[in-house]
Amino acid sequence: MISFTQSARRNVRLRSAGLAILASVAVAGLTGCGAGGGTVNVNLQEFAVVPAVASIGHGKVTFVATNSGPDDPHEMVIFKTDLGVHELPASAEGKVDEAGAGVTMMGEIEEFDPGKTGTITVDLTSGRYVLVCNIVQDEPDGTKESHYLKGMSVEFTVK
Ligand SMILES: [Cu+2]
Repeated sequence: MISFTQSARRNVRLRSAGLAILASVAVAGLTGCGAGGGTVNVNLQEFAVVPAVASIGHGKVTFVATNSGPDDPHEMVIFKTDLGVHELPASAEGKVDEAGAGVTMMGEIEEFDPGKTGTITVDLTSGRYVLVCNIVQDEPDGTKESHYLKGMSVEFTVK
C-alpha cells in the first residue's frame, strides 16, 4: 500500500504590520504643530479690543470684528510685535506709528460704525501680535482722544 502525506501548512506572514506602525507615527507628528488658521471674532468697544479667543494656529486667519460702540467708529490694525500692548511707538497724541520701530503692520480693517461688522483675512506666521484701534478723534473742546491710549489694544498669539 502507498500512503500519501500531505503537508498543508501555509503560513503567510503579513509583513505589513511594521509599515502600519511607521505610518501612524508620521500622522502623529503632523498634528502637533497647531497649524490651521481659522476665524476669530473680535468685539470693539469704548474702550477695549476683546477677541473671543487669545490664540489660534498659524495660517490664514479671518478676523470678524463687531463694533459694539456704543457711540464711536472703530478700526482694527494687526501688528506683529514683541512690544507690550502699551509700549508701541506712538505720537504724543496717541497715534501708533504703523511703520514704526519694533512693529510690522500686517493688515487693517478700516474704520466702521457702531452696529456694523468688518472683516479681514491675513496669512499669519507663529508669533506675538497686538490688535489696536488706531483712531484719534477731534473732540468738541479741541482736545484729541486716542482710542489706543484709552485702552484699545490687546495681545494675540499665533501658534
Ligand atoms: Cu476705536
